Amino acid sequence: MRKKVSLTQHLIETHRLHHNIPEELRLLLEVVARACKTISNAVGKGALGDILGTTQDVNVQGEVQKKLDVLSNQILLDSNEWGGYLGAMASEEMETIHPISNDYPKGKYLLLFDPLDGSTNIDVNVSIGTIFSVLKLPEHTGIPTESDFLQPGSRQIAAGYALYGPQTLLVLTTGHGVNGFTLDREMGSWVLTHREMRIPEDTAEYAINSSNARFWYPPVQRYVREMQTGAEGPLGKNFNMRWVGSMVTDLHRILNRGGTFMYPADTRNASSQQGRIRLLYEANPMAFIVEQAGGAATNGEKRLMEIVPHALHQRVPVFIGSQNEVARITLYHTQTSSSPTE
Ligand code: FBP
Repeated sequence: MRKKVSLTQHLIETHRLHHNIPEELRLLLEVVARACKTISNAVGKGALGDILGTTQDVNVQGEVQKKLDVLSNQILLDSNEWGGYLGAMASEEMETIHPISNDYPKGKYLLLFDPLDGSTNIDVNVSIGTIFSVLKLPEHTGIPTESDFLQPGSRQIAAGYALYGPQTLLVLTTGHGVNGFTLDREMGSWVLTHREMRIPEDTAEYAINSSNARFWYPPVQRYVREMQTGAEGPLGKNFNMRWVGSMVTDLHRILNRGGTFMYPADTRNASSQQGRIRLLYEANPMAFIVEQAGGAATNGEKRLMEIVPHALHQRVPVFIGSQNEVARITLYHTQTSSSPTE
């Protein structure tokens, strides 16, 4: 029976090898992981916890906030406010950034998160998750501002997600591979169960919301059509499709067995419709994880993690997953110039 490795032991041993997880960063990641345990507990209560359904509020995305969206956001804020590792936080659920209050010491990191990804699944008991990203606070003396967050994804020093499904999992990268932990509910601890995760370079599965097909630009229409024609088509093999409605769940499947997740720009409103996925706290952390697992992530024309953000809640077209598949969909985009991708 292999000895159980905890999250703390994994982080300390990773730092011994790569000198990339100073104590402040390790403590920050442990606090975020602990907050995800609390969110998992709330999610698991469902109707018993009076946390299903919606609030009366609409978030900056123009979406009616679910009670669990608000609760998960507050859990992450309360857990990370006092530790002294952060200068500020940013969330899908908050219009502006959240500087650490003067009641607490300030740190040199920025934490960004989508507290509950896949919100439409909450009330129907389908897997949802939390996505988070860690950046360094740029050197300056003043109070952190939104512009401090507008860093390309390549500047991330850690990223991860928690997945609240049949098991509760935590998947994490600090820039040297991707490792997954399963929550041992009896002990309340994260146990290393998915060492050095790698995405298969090829796939026979794709994820896209096909109800939007009539709005897709030609490169996406061609890519999906070729897979739908299967063994009789140009790719000479059959493909399967999955769309969970929760990016974390689709991407965790892709991390394990390959595939591509796509949320493209479409023709509904070319000037502003850049797909649905937000760059800073959804696309970038997932791109960091996927690239560290040997996959790829582009906006149809360039690496997602090279995009210099211009706004905190900026959306971006997303093509992410198996290396060779993302290369193909990106090739189709660069062969045509009809689809604006940023
Ligand atoms: P939220 O963060 O608001 O939940 O939006 C992101 C998301 O839920 C993804 O997790 C998911 O892949 C996608 O939206 C589903 O979009 P659609 O409902 O258009 O299929």
